[in-house]
Amino acid sequence: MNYFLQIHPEVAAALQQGKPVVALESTIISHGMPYPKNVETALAVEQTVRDNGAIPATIALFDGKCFVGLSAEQIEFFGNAKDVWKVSLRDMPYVISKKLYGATTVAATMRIASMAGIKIFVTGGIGGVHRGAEKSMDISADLTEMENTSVAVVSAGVKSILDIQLTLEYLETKGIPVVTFGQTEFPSFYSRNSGLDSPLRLDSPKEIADMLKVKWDLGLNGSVLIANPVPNDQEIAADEMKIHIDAALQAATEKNIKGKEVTPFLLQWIAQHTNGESLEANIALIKNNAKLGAQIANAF
Ligand code: PSU
Ligand code: MN
Repeated sequence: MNYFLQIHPEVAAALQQGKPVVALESTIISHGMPYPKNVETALAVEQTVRDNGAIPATIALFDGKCFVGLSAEQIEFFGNAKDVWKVSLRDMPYVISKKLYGATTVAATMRIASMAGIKIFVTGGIGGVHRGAEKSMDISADLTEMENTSVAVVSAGVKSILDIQLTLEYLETKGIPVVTFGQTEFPSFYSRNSGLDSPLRLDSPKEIADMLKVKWDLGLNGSVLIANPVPNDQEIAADEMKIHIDAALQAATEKNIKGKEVTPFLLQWIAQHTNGESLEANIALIKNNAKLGAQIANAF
């Protein structure tokens, strides 16, 4: 057992007994949504995982350890504290050695989940290739992590704040299967459509679990991106989102937002300028992903 891992007893017992466990990230709590909706959502997502027969393990850093499974009080803390780091892989050694509070991104959460032996991870949307990346070189470490770490990621596709097409090209280059659940078009987070075909489609949690097993049994390391379209009645049409996303990107350029601040800035800007409508869609899609993730974990 890794010295830096602190696995919650309930999660440890489930892993030992081979019961389904679903990993959850914490950047979405600390940097992806405003308080108190972030805490309500994180707790509701954990409950959704339980309702669908799996044990939730929300992951975060503090006291110099990687915590796998948080209490409700700890989730509340991460949702409200001001001095929480957004931790991707490159930040892990600093934040752990300094014993700071760290909320883990998709990349860092995947790595810690893998250390703990968890194979299924649920989030809202992954980081990807940003628009203009040919100049800015802004490509999320989520993608390089997905190349290396054998943990499946359940998402609602790729946010259209990113360059979706380039993100799909990158995933193809790195050998990461991309499978959409229940439709042929790849979804774009707030919207069910993206204008792009999904590379693969599967229609049941069992088929997805079977594919994961075959991939890893073949010795093909790395992730699978599972794209689960936002529920029909909660989506925001892609053409409506485009207006807000273009404005958010322009605001980020004007304010010279760079590096790790880009994604939180865009998400917050969009939530504010859609009167919370985007936030409601975001919450709905994460719960929807938690349900599918728990079903896949059960089948796996
Ligand atoms: N998608 C969301 N909300 C989020 C994120 C993604 O809907 O808060 C977070 C995830 O933690 C993801 C991170 O790993 O943003 C990507 O950040 P960056 O683009 O800086 O790699
Ligand atoms: Mn980035």
